[in-house]
Order: sequence, then structure tokens, then C-alpha cells
Amino acid sequence: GAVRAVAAVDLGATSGRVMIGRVGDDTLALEEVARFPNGPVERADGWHWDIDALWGHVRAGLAEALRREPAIESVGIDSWAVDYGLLRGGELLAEPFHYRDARTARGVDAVHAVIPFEELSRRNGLQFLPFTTLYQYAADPRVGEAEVSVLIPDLIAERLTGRAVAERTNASTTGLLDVRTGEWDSALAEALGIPASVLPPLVDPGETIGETPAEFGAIPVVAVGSHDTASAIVAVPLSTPNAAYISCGTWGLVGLELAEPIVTDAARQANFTNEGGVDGRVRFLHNVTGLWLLSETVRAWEEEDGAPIDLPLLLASAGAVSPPARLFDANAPELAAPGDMPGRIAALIGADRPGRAGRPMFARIIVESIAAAFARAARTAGGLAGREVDVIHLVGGGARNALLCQATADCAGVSVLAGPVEATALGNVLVQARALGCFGTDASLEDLRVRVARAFPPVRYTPRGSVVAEPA
Ligand code: LFR
Repeated sequence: GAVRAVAAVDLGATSGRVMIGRVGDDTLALEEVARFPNGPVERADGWHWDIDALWGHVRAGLAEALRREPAIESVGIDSWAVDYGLLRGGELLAEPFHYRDARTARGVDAVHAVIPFEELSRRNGLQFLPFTTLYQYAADPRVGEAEVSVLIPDLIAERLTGRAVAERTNASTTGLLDVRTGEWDSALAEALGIPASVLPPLVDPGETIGETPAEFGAIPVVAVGSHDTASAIVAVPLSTPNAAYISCGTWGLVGLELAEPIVTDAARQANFTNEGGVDGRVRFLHNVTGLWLLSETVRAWEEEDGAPIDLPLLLASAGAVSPPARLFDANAPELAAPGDMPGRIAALIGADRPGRAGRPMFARIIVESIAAAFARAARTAGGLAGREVDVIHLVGGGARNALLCQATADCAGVSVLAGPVEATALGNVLVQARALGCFGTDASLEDLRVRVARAFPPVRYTPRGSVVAEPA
């Protein structure tokens, strides 16, 4: 069949992008049309989304995408989880908070005073993360004033279509979905003082949310796995029944794809989550702090130097130093907020903040610490699910980081298959393409993954071995 085109809006931590996705029998390709900053902005009351600037960039990006490719048939939007905008009369009540804002700690105490974590996790199936939406709501006095609360991708969809919905994979990260039914747990919301009326109707990936205005082509906005991690997992070319995955960007989401959630004491104690995946699959995973540790360190050094740092060069020199004697816990809670990362990590390893000459070693410690946490989480996931993990697929920006991929393979004792780097955007595009009928509407995720593996053959890192390209 002919090659068809869709637009993917992906709002990530290092940047937001608008891409054109092209899909045909032998084609799966992305063209980046616009890239813009999407970091948290600090206001008087804490860290926020720069939502007005973002909306402007998305509009400009979509207009440019349609100019370059007038045949674009639909739009899909994804972003990170948990953050939301409160709407009243079609207007935002406030600039959305960013989840790395410290106010959420208050919400945690307030929620757990009403319902202890153990009971909460039995209802929503989630791991403990201090920024899960329900904790944010508990710290947000404006929730009660809202008519509707929409997660960020759904907010962009609402701006484009006028229709407020809750895409189900992302809704699963609010903590307010019942893990058994996949429906809103209105009783839980009300018990926490969150009016159930602010929770919009749920839609599934593949459903049409509405239509864009004429200036953006009057085309359908199609729900995708609007949680970026859900889209990324769609595009993991899982190669064995026991394969684990790591979706590695700012975070490293380490886990397994399951048919049913695991809601047990052991899973809760290991802080594993059951988030909603595309096609009703379960994303059984644990959040490991990922490249945030490195990017925030590099940001601090760049401020110190007043000049940009060459990351590939830094990583090459990090690979050349002898392996570090001391690692730190990548998941240490004190590393979550923006700020002086080198100082905080140095404190954890009992060292001084590195001078320039010490930077390669410091970067090496960060990478090895992330790899160790990745390997540990993959092993734990397998143990909890009764699977012997025999390969780890690492997708997202981290797949570019050879040092990290190799260190993860070494720590885990199984091969790491790296790529695609653009898993999130590909998952977004593939779910739209399937909805358009490109593969027959009953194509399974496995069918989509065959196409991913063909177009983007992963790179294999064998434990303590050398890097070889995987045959197509
Ligand atoms: C990754 C991600 C994670 C989520 C975190 C916060 O980008 O979406 O899945 O736990 O960001 O939303």
C-alpha cells in the first residue's frame, strides 16, 4: 500500500518535538519538524510547566508539519505522566505544576492519613512515587474549583478539539484508576476530597478524541499511549517471552509486559507498579532515576563553565578511566529535585565535588550506578513475575549511551539489545497508523513490533563482550 503520514507530538523532559511519521509496507520513518525546550520553569510558588510557550510551540510545529506534509491524516500526543491542568469555563485555572516541585510531599502525608499506602496500592496497583497525581491533587487547593482536570497530553488534545478526555494509559498513573477494572475509582477520589466530577471520560489508545481546527487541517486527534512510557513500550521489539525492557530517558522504567497485574505484598514491598499499557497490557515496572542524574550534572558543569559540554566526548573519557570503586543509590530521593546535582552525588559517595579533571570519573560513577540499579530492577521484575529474564531491551535516548548499555549488560549478566532511540515517537505513530487501518485494524502489538525490529535493528551488547549489530 501507499505510504501514509501522521503527526506525533512528544513532550519530553529534555525537549518537546513535533514529528512526521511515515508508515507503509516497507516504511517506518520519523522526520523531526520542530524541537523546543520543555524544562520546568521556576515561579514564585514553585516549578511549573511553561504551558503558554509550549502551546505556542505545538501549534507552530503542527502548522509546519502540515506545510511539509499536507497528507498528514491524524495527530497523536504523548508526554510524561501524572501532571495535569485544571480547567474551568475552558480556561486553565493556573499554570500546571511540574511533578518535580516539592509541594507534593504535603500531599503524600494528607493522602496516607486517609488511606494507608498498603491499601491504596491494593486498589490502584501502583508503586509509591511522591508525585503520583492523587498526591498532587491533595496539595492543590484549586482542584475543587475545577470543572475538569486533564493530564497534559489530554490538555493539548482538548485545546485542539474542544473535548476533554482521559486517555487510559496515562490515567492509570493518577492513582485513581481501579487496577482490576481500569475504570475511575470514584469512591477513592471522593474519600480524598477530589470531586469525581473532575475526572473526564476515559478513552483508549486508537480512539478518535475529536478533530483539529481548520488551520491544523481538520484531521482527527487520535488517542495514543499518551503516557510516553506506554508509547515507548509499544515500540520495544521484545525478542523473547522472558524479555525485560528499560525505557531510558530522564527516567529508566524497568520491567516486563504482562497480561495481568501483580498486586501482591512482594510487589508492593519491591515498589513495583502496574501501569496501564496499550491494548490492555500491563506495564509491570519500577521507576529508576535514569539519565536525569547525568543531564542535571552536565547542566551544573555547563553553568560553572559558562560553556556547553560535549557529551559524547565526556562519555568517551568516562569509558577510558578505570572502573570506580564506589557507586551510589541512583534512586536516592534527595536526587529527585532540580539543582546542584554534582554536590548532592558527591555527598552520597563521601567525596568532594569534582574539579575539571575529575569529571570523567564522576560521569563514570553516575553511569555505573544507573546500570547497577537497572540490573537490580530487571532481576527483581523477573523474580516477582516468575520469569527468568534472558535479555533486556533498552530503548529511548539511553540506547545511544554505549557505556550505559554495556555496563547494564555486565551487571545483569544478560545481553542488552539497544534501540530504537525514538521508541516513544514510534509507538505514538504506530498506534495512529493502526487506527487508520495501515496494518489491518486487528494488528497486535507483536505485529507492530516486527515492523520496529525490521526498520530499527537493535544493537547487541553481550555481557563483558563487544558490540555487534544485530542481524535484521
Ligand atoms: C517518563 C515518565 C515516567 C513517569 C515519570 C513522571 O517520562 O512518564 O513513566 O513515572 O515520567 O511522569
